[in-house]
Amino acid sequence: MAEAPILVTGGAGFIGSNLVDALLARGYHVRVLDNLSTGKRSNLPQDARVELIVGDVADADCVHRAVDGCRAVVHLAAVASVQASVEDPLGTHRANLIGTLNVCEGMRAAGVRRVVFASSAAVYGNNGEGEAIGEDLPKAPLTPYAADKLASEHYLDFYRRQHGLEPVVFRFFNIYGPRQDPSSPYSGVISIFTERAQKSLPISVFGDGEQTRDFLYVGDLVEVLVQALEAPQVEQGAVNVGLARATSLNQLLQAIGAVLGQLPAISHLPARAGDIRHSRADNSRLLSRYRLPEPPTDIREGLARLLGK
Ligand code: NAD
Ligand code: UD2
Repeated sequence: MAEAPILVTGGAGFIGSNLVDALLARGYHVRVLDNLSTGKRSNLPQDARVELIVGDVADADCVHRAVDGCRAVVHLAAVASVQASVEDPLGTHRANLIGTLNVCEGMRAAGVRRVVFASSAAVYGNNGEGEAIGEDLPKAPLTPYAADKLASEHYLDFYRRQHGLEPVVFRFFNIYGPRQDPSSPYSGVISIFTERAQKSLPISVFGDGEQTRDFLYVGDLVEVLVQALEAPQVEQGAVNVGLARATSLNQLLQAIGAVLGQLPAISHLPARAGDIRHSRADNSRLLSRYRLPEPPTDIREGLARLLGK
């Protein structure tokens, strides 16, 4: 009998496809459930150990079929754009919360216990701005996206208590790396800046560029996701996933310029309404439970890999 696969929902997307690569490198078989809304078939390698099911996590029957026979689940499928959730709260809710409930129900029915879930720093809203953001800060979801992530966390905890699921909840900070799609103005800033810099197109900075973010390279993130799948036991409580380092957009641009040897024209536009000034993870819980690569990928190295330099 073929080895039981790991189910990666959203596996054809940015983070998901990087995780699929890491799982294959460790010898796992992988099943991907993805509706290809932002993910791409071409993000997945041609490999007999990868099975792609094109389907929607909002479709309970489809999720049940996908979960059946798996050894564990990594649940990444979601409308990842906060702006999309502001424009279509109900449509995104189907993927972002009903999808999570379908995964929980599918796992309960199939007797699968371990699930690694992609939550977001968005659950903190503006809380903790300017300090290192710890997991126990009050939550302040400001958008449907953040509300669905936080509600998903609560449902996962219910299934842990009631049905013995083993959820590992990660709150990702700003993740970047290969296959992040730069096509929307709300795409991750690094995907936009690097694409434009490579094409010598002008770059727009919203505000003075002194706002800071905690950028984590996707290759480091997927190492942590694999450890969460393999850990013999799961500890309770959500875990921030960030480097705990603040990088300003001006520093980011400098680093891109250093890697490429040049930068296009940069213009400053008014700051985005509601933009957080400083966001940085307190990652002490992460470091107490999991290992980041030693040393973790710093921004310069991550940009060099992303830019193929
Ligand atoms: P992405 O858009 O590349 O990946 C999401 C994947 O889910 C795509 O392949 C998409 O096609 C799929 N998908 C969307 N709706 C679906 C549905 N209804 N049914 C099945 N598949 C569906 O984005 P990403 O950055 O790789 O995000 C992965 C996860 O990480 C998401 O849950 C996102 O909310 C979370 N996250 C990402 C970041 C970040 O910095 N990239 C930060 C915090 C949280
Ligand atoms: C991140 C998440 C978002 C939500 C939020 C919670 C991404 C892509 N977004 O938003 O989903 O979880 O955190 O706090 O991960 N910027 C420019 N020029 C551009 C694009 C962006 O100056 O062309 C600025 C932007 O105004 C912001 C910074 O870059 O100050 C980072 O923007 P972002 O959209 O990458 O991520 P963020 O932290 O706003």
